[in-house]
Amino acid sequence: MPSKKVVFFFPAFSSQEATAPLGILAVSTPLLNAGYTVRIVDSTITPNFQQRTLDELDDALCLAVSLVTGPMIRETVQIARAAKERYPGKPVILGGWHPSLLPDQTLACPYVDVVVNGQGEDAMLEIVQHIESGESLKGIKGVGYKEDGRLVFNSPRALKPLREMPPKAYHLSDFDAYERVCGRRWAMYTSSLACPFNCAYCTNEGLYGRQWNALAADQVVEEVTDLVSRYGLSLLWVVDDNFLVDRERAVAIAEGIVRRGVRFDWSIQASTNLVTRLTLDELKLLRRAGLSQVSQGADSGSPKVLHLMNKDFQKLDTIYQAADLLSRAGIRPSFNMIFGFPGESDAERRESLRLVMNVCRRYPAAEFWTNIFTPYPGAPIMKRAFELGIDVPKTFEGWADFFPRYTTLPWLKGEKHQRVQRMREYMRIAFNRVPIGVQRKHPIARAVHRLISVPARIRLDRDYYSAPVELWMKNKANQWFPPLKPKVDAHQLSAEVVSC
Ligand code: B12
Ligand code: SF4
Repeated sequence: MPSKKVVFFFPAFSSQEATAPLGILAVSTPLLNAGYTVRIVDSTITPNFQQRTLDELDDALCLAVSLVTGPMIRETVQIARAAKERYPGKPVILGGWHPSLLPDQTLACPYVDVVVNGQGEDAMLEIVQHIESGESLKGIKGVGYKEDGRLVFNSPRALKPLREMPPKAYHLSDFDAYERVCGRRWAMYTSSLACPFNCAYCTNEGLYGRQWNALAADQVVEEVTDLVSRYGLSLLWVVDDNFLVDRERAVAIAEGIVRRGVRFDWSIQASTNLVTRLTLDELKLLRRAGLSQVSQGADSGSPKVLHLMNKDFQKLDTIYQAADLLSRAGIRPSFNMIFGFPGESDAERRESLRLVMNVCRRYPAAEFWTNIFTPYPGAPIMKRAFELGIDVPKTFEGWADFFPRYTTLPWLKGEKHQRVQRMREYMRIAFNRVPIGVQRKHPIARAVHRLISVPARIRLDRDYYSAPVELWMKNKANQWFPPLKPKVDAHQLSAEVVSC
């Protein structure tokens, strides 16, 4: 009897925000419905994850990995190589954002047999059925594979609206293990797909187009209340790109949750122009339904840079208005900033800095997460990569170092880069941010951080970062009074939390 088992591997994503990988839960459902067994090895919660993956693969049909561009590539390479060495005949399949955006380069790796471009629910089932019956993958839409050493790409698969997709296989998740890593029991949930906008740095259009589509409000209410009750979750992160595109739907979801009386926190991502379409009363209703945070791409304090980012839809005022409305409704306004976007000079960077300082002072509940511009494959700006002098990696492995925490750029390197990094560090010290994971700072380190937040604000006001004694103090405090150890019995992650 041929095996009916499929092994998924999820590489670590360098964050404490550990929870079940939604992409894998999505593609697992059709497999389970068709009678296959699914095993997920998530490196974040699995001790000896390489050995576990190889052991699981022993009686399985194939290995499938889900990944985005960046450090996840390292463990993907490690596991795929080890799998091919031990089981040369078992196909290694890569899916998710990176293989979707760069299928040719990914498939060219000797340890990759199949790539899936785009939504994986139907494609993965068809791949597995063909592998089981020993057939070629010819004709399976959205799939690239190898035949006689040649790379073959089938025609693309049309996008399916979310309402036609099966529910995700949340029951495969080990929520206890994720809670041990993260300190919080939470999950991700998708209620809509795509975004009507097309920011120059964003990769969304590359995978989901711009046809926003969503589940009906009553289905969302039914699913989220069931999910939190069934798994005892305290938080749902709705990972939709722009939750507020349909304002009436958002309000109806809130009304439905309030009517059900199920209490949990939830957070959303939305653009500031859509947040400000809501009235204060509507936002208060969302708060009553548990909405605790809205994450928004403020991105820059300079209208010129916002224009270069193709963000004319977001007026600077809406950032202040969103912070105001959300604060008054009791919802945490959370903003992302991007430094080093092409065309940003010191003057525009100072405008961004002023925006952060003004918003945080006026609205103490607000928080900012900062990134260095990172040119991702598939983003509109990448069409100008050559002109901008961006060194685009030539190999799959080359993308492993793409990470917005430390990206260097032709126009932002050396001392300039160091200055921006210091400014970001001072921003982290100056104002509070609330990550999903429980912060386990030592009380003394916490006291030191509080103390140095005062000079950090003065420095930011003056845009002055030389002789950074406070950063030295912070590092020493962390070194002498390390964070209290999490109850993790698995792979340890870097302590810094990333925002998306
Ligand atoms: C949740 C999330 C995170 C979480 C992940 C938490 C977790 N436990 O998984 C956290 C906060 C850690 C995170 C971090 C980052 N993220 Co993020 N994140 C997302 C977000 C919002 C949702 C992802 C998701 O689960 N979607 C729901 C699932 C169902 O959809 P999906 O992943 O697209 O999966 C489908 C297909 O891709 C495919 N598929 C997926 N996996 C597989 C596997 C196989 C085998 C197959 C066949 C198919 C398949 O089928 C699925 C169903 O159709 C996306 C944006 C988005 N809209 O998706 C950004 C996104 C993935 N993140 C992105 C980025 C840039 C980052 C960060 C760099 C941000 C930062 N500033 O640091 C870091 C990088 C992390 C790392 N170390 O590499 C980019 C990735 C771009 C790229 N080229 O890869 C995205 C697309 C945002 C964007 N629009 O730019 N992120
Ligand atoms: S950055 Fe946000 S608003 Fe802009 S296109 Fe991407 S998802 Fe939409």
